[in-house]
Amino acid sequence: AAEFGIGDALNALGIKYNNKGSSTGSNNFGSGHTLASHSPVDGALIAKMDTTSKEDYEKVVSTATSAFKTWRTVPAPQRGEVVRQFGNKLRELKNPLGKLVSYEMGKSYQEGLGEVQEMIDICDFAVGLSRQLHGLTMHSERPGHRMYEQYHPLGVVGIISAFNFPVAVWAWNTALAWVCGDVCIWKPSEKTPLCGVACQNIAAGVLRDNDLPEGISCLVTGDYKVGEYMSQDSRIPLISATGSIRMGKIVAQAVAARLGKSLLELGGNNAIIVTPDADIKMTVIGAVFGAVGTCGQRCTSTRRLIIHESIYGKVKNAIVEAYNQLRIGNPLDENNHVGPLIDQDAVKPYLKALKQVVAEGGKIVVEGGVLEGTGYESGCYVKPAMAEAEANYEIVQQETFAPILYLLKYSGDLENALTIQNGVVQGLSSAIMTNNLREAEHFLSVRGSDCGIANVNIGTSGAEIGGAFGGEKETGGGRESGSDAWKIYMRRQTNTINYTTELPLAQGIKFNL
Ligand code: UN1
Repeated sequence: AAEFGIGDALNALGIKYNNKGSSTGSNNFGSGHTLASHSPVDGALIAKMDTTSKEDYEKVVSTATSAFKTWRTVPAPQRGEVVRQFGNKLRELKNPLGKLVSYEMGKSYQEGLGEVQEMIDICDFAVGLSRQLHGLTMHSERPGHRMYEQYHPLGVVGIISAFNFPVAVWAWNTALAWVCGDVCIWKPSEKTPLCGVACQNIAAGVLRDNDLPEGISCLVTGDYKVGEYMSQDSRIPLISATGSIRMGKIVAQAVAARLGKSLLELGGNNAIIVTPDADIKMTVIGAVFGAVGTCGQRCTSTRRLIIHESIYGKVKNAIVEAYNQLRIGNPLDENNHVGPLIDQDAVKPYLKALKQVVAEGGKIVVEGGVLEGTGYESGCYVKPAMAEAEANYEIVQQETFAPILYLLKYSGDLENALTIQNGVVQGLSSAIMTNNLREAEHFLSVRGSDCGIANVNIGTSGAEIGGAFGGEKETGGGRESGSDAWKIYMRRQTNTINYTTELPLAQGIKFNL
């Protein structure tokens, strides 16, 4: 990967690496076991680092807890100023960070840059927000009383993030949490730890420049055990976790057992409904990018196309034709559309799903398979596949984190398509392709999509940061990023002030002493 300037990118981000591929062991964030990061692009070892032991973890939590005492007293607009500087650093380092995201995670360089852009955008959003952490005022039922609410910082926020958006999801949480006055402890995916190191280096530099305690931004690394320390730790009032439904259920139960708050962004099984009034050209673009972008590893990836029978053949042919033009290869090469899966472990469920859909009666219309030979040495490159299936197949009900698109047919009216679309446990993103106003509004109405995100004439992925991001049912119910998602990072306090010389009770109660 030398020709793609990976070494320069790592240098710019302060990551110690050995471009001969051997260990340097010097990205030290702890004294636990060693974690090696390999690139799915070419299979090379990028760097090694030491993970967080229980002892290290205790140190991190006490550093964070004491940093909170300082940070909470900094006025919110000044906290916003620090976030503004962080956003500017990201602007400066957009290319190297985008490159590291692409090389360590395997998404295209364009998408890596897009991810850093999401970080920059959420910083801008958070800066504005730092002057708008508004509460309401109410009219008291008692004379001479004033009532209002205010939002205070929560404390230490724990962030557990996934490999697929190794930097943006952290930034959505952190930028908001920081302006809200919280400090963060982040556990990035053990599949993309260097993205974590890079972001931590950037954040630590900004904090240093402002003479602020380093504990405002903390990084822990390691496997699920480190996640467990966090979710069971009552010193962390909020855990924000992104990942599989399986992981989310474990985290949610541990956090609930101590009555903490959790913000969950779990699996999706996102569908696009294609009605007889759809624009076919737009449908193809939306569906293909949604299904194969990031190699089908977005939680918003399009997994199901629900197509009306009257246009089924036409839509199928157009999408198959588009699939035949896809170029699969090194994601740092801009000519390629599809990069690798995250690792060889991710290839297994992909192959298993393709087998299972056939076993359940489905028909493959675009063959899958693992690519071999020059350029594919990492063993992580797979062909985006497509199968005709039925909505009730067990495999169609599941989220397989890979580029597999299921074509489902509906007949009659939109109600039937909605039954299919809503008939899964996940509820993240959804879309309808139609130029028919009645269908579009029906889809968006209370009788329509049951998902957290519902789009008209765009695909299921690529949400903007300005809206609240998240989903219903087993997707976990959390909302991150824009709109009023900030409220979960703060505690609301209702204040009633009596400025009279009497003490009247509420509800008209007389208590004569
Ligand atoms: C994710 O896959 O975890 O909407 C996040 C999108 C991106 C974020 C996806 N903005 O596809």
